[in-house]
Amino acid sequence: MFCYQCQEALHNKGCEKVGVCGKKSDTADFQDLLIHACKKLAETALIAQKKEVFTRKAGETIIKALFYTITNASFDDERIREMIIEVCDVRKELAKEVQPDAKYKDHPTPDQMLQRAKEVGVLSTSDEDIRSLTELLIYGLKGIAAYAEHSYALGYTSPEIESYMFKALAKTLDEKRQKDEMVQLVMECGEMGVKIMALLDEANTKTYGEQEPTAVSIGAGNNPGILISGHDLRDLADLLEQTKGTGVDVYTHGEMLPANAYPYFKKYSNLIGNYGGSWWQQQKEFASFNGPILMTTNCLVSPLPAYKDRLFTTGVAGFSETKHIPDRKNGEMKDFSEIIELAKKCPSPVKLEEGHIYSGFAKDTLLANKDKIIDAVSKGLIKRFVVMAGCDGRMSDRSYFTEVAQQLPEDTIIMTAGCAKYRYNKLPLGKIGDFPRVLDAGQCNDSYSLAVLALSLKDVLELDDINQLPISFDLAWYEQKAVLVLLALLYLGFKNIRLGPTLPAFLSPKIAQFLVENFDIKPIKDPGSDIDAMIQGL
Ligand code: SF4
Ligand code: SF3
Repeated sequence: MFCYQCQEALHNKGCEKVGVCGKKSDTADFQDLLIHACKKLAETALIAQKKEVFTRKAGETIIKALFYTITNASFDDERIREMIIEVCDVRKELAKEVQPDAKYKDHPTPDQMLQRAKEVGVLSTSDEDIRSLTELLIYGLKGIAAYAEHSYALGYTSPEIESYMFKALAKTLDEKRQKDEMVQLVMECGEMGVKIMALLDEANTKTYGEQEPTAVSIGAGNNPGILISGHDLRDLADLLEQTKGTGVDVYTHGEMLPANAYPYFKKYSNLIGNYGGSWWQQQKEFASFNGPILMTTNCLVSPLPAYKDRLFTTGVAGFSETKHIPDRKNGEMKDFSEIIELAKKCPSPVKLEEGHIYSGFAKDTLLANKDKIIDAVSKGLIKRFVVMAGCDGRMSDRSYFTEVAQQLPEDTIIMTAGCAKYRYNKLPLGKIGDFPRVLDAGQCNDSYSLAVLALSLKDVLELDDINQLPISFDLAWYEQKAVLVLLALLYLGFKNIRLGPTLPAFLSPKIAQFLVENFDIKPIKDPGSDIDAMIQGL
């Protein structure tokens, strides 16, 4: 195996024997082969498109398959192998129509797959700059795939994004690909990142209503409960409908927290609030929750015996040793009855804390308050906005983000999205006027809301350049959706972005230099000097 796709890559170089995330060598190799199978399917899909043959099945399959390879989603070798076979089958079907003379081998055995994986992994590209750009592109595509999967689950699809994915994936098979072509595709990935986040925003708000500012309870009640984590809102909708009136409460965890701010979910009185914090604290929190836990996407951590029998996965999330809820069929709900029956036999959750945290400051609320925001800025009540969106992680150096939140002057507002917020969203940071000093726009994809607000303020204030706004970016990254969010911000023209805790291991020195020179990306330093610089707009 060789994997350096996330911020925890060993020694900030790469995991070679086993992942810091717990991913085993075989799992990494199967994932490499799955990505390769997607590239081959994309190649066939491009031929099909030229011949005007329908490629939607190929697009949907690639979206699902790439999502399987995102950090901390699937640790289940068997299901990854099944996915490889599914991708190959979709390709064969498509090829029958467009390349009738092509010959295909029988499905390989698991051992043959592992052998083949060694020839197609990350290190199979020898030029380190081309490899760096290729992987930057692939990770951006994984981010697109993740957001597309959620959007597609709600019936919002995009042939444009699928076509881009075919083009980008197929290019990575071209042994003569040049740096400038790859840079072009990476920039286009940022553009598609904006489009897929916009589509997911439309899917979520049209299906579940516009997020509204909400004080979310972080306590626990006396009924048995089910804890739902990950990003998939449709899974939550199915779960709430099936638990209604059963005496079983539902709590969100991790990236599911913003669901509490959607009007659609608020109508369920058994949605109690949010339990616990960020994904990496799950071993402690899942143990004390006492009831079943449903993981809908990343980020999973290897389960402890204390709760392994109560842990269920669904969608792309999976462990080989835990129960998995099958996909929905023909638009019906997923069947969560087994989880609900188990919950009824479990004790209620141990109360970890009490009180509330605020969520729901997404684009519609932000835009509705635009005049108030401009007024507060012009009166000097708000001096600067600091966007600290992105991911959280388990390494201790992430205390940087807590310290920045604590040390920022009281006339600054922190804007956030993604699980990075758990580093500071329970601190008593106070308010400025009606606004909590931490404005939580939602899940990582809701970073889109923050970009929409910035673009709108630029127009209202008639600025030439978005970077003239009093907004600084201090982003925390961990997995590949954060890579996509970063590319989307670069595409929109934001500069001077601070990134941490470390710059990605997959950036070669020259590609890192390219990003610094063209976009003024900076590694984070220490809270004090970064705050001083941000306050000065540097
Ligand atoms: Fe290592 Fe991250 Fe890859 Fe896991 S996902 S193997 S921690 S680089
Ligand atoms: Fe978090 Fe995994 Fe990225 Fe959606 S749940 S932001 S790390």
